[in-house]
Amino acid sequence: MTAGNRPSVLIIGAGFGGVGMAIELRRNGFDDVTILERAADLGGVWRENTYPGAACDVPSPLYSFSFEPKPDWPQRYSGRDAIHAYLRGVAERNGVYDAIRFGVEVTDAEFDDASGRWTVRTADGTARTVDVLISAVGQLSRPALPNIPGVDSFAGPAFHSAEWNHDVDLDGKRVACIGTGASAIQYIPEIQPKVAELTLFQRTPAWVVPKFDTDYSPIQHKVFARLPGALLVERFGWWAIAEFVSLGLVEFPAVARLVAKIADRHLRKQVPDPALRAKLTPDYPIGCKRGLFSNDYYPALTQPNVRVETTAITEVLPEGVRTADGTVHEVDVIIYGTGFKGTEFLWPMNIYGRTGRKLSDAWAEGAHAYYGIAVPDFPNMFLVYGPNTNLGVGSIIYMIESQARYIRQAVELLGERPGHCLEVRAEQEEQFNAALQHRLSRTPWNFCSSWYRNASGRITNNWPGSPASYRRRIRKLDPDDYTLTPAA
Ligand code: N01
Repeated sequence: MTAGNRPSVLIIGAGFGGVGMAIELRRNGFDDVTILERAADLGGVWRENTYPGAACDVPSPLYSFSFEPKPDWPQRYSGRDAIHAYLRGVAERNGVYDAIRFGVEVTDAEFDDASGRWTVRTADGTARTVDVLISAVGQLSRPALPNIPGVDSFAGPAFHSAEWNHDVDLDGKRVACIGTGASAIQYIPEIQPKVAELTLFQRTPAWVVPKFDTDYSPIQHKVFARLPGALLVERFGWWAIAEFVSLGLVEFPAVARLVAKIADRHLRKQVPDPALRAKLTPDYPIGCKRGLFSNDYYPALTQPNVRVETTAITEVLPEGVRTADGTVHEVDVIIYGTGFKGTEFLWPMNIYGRTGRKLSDAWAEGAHAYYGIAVPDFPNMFLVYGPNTNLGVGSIIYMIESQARYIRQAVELLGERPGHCLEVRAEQEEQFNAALQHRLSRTPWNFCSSWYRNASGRITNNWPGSPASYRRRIRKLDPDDYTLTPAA
């Protein structure tokens, strides 16, 4: 415990989660806060994803911290560079940039029952001991390549969307794009005009709705700056829509039907060719996979240099891609928009809790935590954007802020009782998880495969309610949900 009974806190990861958490702690008087970041810069997914067209499909006034409104977002759905710069500015202005140690990768963390402290080891061989450990490593930090035979055998350049190789000139090339998720629908319209041929290997068609994007004008910037209420209205409006749709998709079939109708009309309007339209028509409930927003994805697919291939890929060859009908699609470049290892929370770190219990063992059936934040047997450890706190629709920044406030209350409790261990009661977490699983069983996420579910089909990533319902439930930490005991 550091001076004035202020616990020392170590945060893993300097994305929105880690930075937001550090600010919440610093603003509340906790000075001994360090963030370890494996990369050379902050930003998390907004540092990593540099693919053409990378942008956020959540409106920026909502996809920003409530305490750091930005009146001059360039557009409603800002691009990756603007978001990355915003986060850096927030970290600098709030005095947490200096708390980040860059290029330091956490490999292990071990709880010591005797002292009630965590020892955190990093890839450079260093060990640090702290009172409180907070993981803020996100859910989408590890790209996933598909499990297709021959993936390593391709003779030309091949890369994942989150590891875009900007040295590869796509001009005039024959390009294979694998995957039709939120990333692919952003870069396909960007690269389509450049390439000679684009073959999109689609395993599952996406539900796509229009994106009501707009550039914010200089006049709007002035209005937002001088009348903060105007920016709040924009923020609140999108928040209300996210509330309505996120709850509606789970609870009210009429909302799902309405959104499906909008998506269907969008497809009809943008894709006149019935054969192509048939290929692009989803056959699973809307909301099962993440909702996608785009005005230029379908038009790109109608261009003469694009082919949508729906026959399954069986093999990657040195010269291209073989599909199940035996066709070899010869290409010059392969781009994998195949997503992330989203259900492998905190992987590949080795985390050992009370009596040496390993987190990956506790999560053998799938990750779970009390409100995605606290895990039995892992005292004085908390998670930002942990299991079941992702949203099908809405802003993760809103969730992160809710969690940061809750975790700060936990750190305050520990500050009042130096040398103690705060641990969520196992029965409390079990009850919470049983109710959560029951609610999840009624959601549309059960009717298709997605990164929301692990290999056994358990939904480990999503919160089955509205963002506001989550915030309401964790607004105040209830000490009765925890044990607070002296270290052994
Ligand atoms: O990845 P995905 P993503 N053969 O997992 C396909 C966030 N995000 O990077 O549906 C053929 O969604 C797979 O097919 P299927 C957002 O939360 C946010 O696009 O499994 N295809 C699917 O089409 C998002 O949800 C923004 O049948 C294969 C695709 O690859 C998350 O990141 C922007 C295959 C993977 O889609 C992930 O999005 C971008 C195979 N063997 C991303 N294996 C914002 O704007 C996989 N696929 C905030």
